[in-house]
Amino acid sequence: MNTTEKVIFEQFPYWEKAIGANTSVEGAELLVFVGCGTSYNLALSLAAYANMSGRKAIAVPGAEWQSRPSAFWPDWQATHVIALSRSGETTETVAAAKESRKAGAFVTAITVEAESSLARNCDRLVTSETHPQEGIVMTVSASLMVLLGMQAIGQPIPGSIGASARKLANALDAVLPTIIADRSHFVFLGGGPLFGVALEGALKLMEMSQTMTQAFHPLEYRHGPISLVDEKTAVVMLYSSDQKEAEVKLVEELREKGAAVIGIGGPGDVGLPIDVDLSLTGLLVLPALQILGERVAQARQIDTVSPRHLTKVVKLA
Ligand code: F1P
Repeated sequence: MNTTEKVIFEQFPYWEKAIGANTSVEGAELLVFVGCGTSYNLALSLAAYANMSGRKAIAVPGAEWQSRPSAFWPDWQATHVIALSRSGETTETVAAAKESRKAGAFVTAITVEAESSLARNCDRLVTSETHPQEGIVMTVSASLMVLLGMQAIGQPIPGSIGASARKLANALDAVLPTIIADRSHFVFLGGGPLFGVALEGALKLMEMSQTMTQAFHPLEYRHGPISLVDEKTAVVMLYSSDQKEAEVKLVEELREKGAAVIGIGGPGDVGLPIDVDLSLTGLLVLPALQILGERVAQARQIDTVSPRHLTKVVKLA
């Protein structure tokens, strides 16, 4: 077992420690979730969850918010920016936090690095301990930042979530060898708060295994991308509770066209049940998606401890 795999399976005690921290964010201003890479994907999911719980929120990539915030929100100086960054050192995210504060916005930082530049340049720090052996590919810290972000928008996290997430990751792991054999085109589908999670599944698998991946809102997939589906395609369908019937129909069509479908929370070539409601699904599925990336990398004999062209932090000169 390499360190990446070890860390994925050892993440749950860190979840337990982070659960219950009083981090809730008050106020009625627009919440702007900002981040880069994985952290941006998480921002998208958290913004959707915030809107579903009655807040107002958008998600913006760090560099976009730093250089053209008015393209996203006209009254951008009066927002509450929630900047996500594992390292707390990503140039664009730190710059976005600094610029926002300079303009009068309140900045909350969600990071696992309490001594970082982002932590020093925020009005409120939300942090937790992470696995010390996590490498370049972000796994446990991504889960932790979603957990902390959910708590920040007032979503209580049950203590049992880690056990449920571990069960799902193990169940997926057990069926993966048959599903991923001979598949080279991976598609992740998820709607609402699960779109950011689908993007994260796609990014994770791409980073870890150097495979072309895609992510879409489920019903967008028929509008062009479906032309690529064949016997080389594997689809991860992250079922939602509010659109499930339509998603089931789509999965039937994709299977007829040759795709192997992993249904998380619904049917597929393998269908894995989930035992939490949509408000927690985005967190629950992350370890399963991380192990999928690791297994595809192993099948291609790629070492995820040193992924090609990647560094733990992107710092621009
Ligand atoms: C963001 C990030 C990662 C990505 C890569 C470079 O880091 O883009 O998502 O996997 O390793 O950095 P951070 O701002 O969350 O530290």
